[in-house]
Amino acid sequence: MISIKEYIVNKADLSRRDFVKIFGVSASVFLLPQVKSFAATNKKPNILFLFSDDHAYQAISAYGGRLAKVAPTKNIDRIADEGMIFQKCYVTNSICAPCRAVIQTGKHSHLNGVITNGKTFDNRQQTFPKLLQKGGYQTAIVGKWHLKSRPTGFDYDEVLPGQGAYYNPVFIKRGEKVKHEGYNSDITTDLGLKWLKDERDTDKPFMLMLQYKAPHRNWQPGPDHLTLFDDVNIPEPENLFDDYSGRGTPANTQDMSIEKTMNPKDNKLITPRGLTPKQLEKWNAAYGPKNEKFKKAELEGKELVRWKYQRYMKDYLRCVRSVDDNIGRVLKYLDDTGLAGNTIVIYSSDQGFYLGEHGWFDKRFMYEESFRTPLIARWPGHIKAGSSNRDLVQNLDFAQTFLDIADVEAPSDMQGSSFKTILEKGKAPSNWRKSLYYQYYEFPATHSVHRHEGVATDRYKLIHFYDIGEWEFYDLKKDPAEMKSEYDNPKYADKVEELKAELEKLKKLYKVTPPPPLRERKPKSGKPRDKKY
Ligand code: SGN
Ligand code: CA
Repeated sequence: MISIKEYIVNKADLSRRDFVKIFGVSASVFLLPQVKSFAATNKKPNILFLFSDDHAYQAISAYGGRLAKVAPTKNIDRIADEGMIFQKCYVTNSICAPCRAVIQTGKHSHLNGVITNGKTFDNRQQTFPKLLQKGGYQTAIVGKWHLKSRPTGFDYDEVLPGQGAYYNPVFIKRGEKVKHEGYNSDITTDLGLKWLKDERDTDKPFMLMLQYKAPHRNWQPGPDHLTLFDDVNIPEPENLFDDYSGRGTPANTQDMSIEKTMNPKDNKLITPRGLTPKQLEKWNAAYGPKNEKFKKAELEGKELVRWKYQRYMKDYLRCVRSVDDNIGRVLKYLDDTGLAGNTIVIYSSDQGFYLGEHGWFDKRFMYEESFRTPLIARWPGHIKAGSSNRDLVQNLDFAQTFLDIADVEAPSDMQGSSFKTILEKGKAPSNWRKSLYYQYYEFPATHSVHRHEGVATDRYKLIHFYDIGEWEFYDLKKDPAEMKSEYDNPKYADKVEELKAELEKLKKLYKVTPPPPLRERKPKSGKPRDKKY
């Protein structure tokens, strides 16, 4: 058996992928003089939670799929190569602020109070960062927060107000507004790295939540990537022109389609505001010629939808590229400082997103693309490199998992389960959950998705749009794209009953309370939709 040293000397003969498969980390980790063997360290691990907003798993090349070749995410993939990729991580309520509140508390929306984006998080309640602090951790949050109240449980907080701006954003640094010049994903990384380098107490383990605004609507790319993909054709999903005939009212009446909802501002036919003259010059040089070409083409019907899809996806994937570049910077920092060996790095997004599937953008529905979210983790010495897991995990589990990793006891009123065993053993214990509970509450609201709750197992999904008394049922093995509800198919009658019973069981388990009465639908007001197409 050769020593690691000899191995590194010869490592030029091996690919990075081979190296990490054997050792669980990249070679650079071993090359650092500061690094002791990870097995030898008894220090509590650092936790680095890298999080983005609306980053669909379909846009991470480690997940494969139609975009993997055209738009690789090499740095996020590196986390997967050196760690574990979860194929079945789901959210409890597919919308931004609610997901963030679930992660903070380890409790479903009806208990943490943030059932919709409109609610303010009660920051006096128990959260996992507060418990980590008590357990001796230094905690920080940098980037998008979106819970309205000031973050609590953090030794350091530097967050965006609301959604935040892509260009030249204001951040709220420990309660004070500070304006920055530059691109949001770069600045978020700069601020996170600054905290790691200069501001934290190096005697303590840290937990940093580094939370990107990108690639949220309206998908403004950074100055480095304004022309990326210009000459590329982005593959379309098979159901880009879904006619919703196999489903009920909600899929037919939503307002989140590329065809009808996506507007000229989304597609950069209108120049975004808030750029400096220099940024604007670069922007116009990139978008001016493409927009001229589009106007001359006078597209209509399906051709127009196809063009909008291309423009949407290119901008979205450009935003993703900046996130990926910045993740690369963070990973390099961990390598260069020797922190990589004793830090668990997690990559996830607040929820999934439609990238043209069903003809949509946005999220909210319990259909796979928005119900499922990416989850990738690297932890040298604990997670086997290059592993993939198919157990059902949920963002509800994050709080307890982080506490478990930090060896801090989780309070019994948290509702998830730690998946540390999955990380370390590669599979869940035999009593692991077999089904997931979901509820979405935000209606009437932007994008017009009816309220619903549901249950999902490894194979089946039952959805109840309770305000309108409609049910849907899917067999994901036969119909992975969820094109036809089988709720009325007698062949599935027993399964439907079984899932109805399971739904009731989960509602009891999670102490689900009735949703608030449905708000009156406000008369359509506000800005008329731009009809320039
Ligand atoms: C904004 C977006 C919506 C999006 C919500 C919620 N419109 O209102 O498309 O669904 O945020 O997003 S925009 O024209 O202002 O971009 S969330 O990620 O914060 O839940
Ligand atoms: Ca979001």
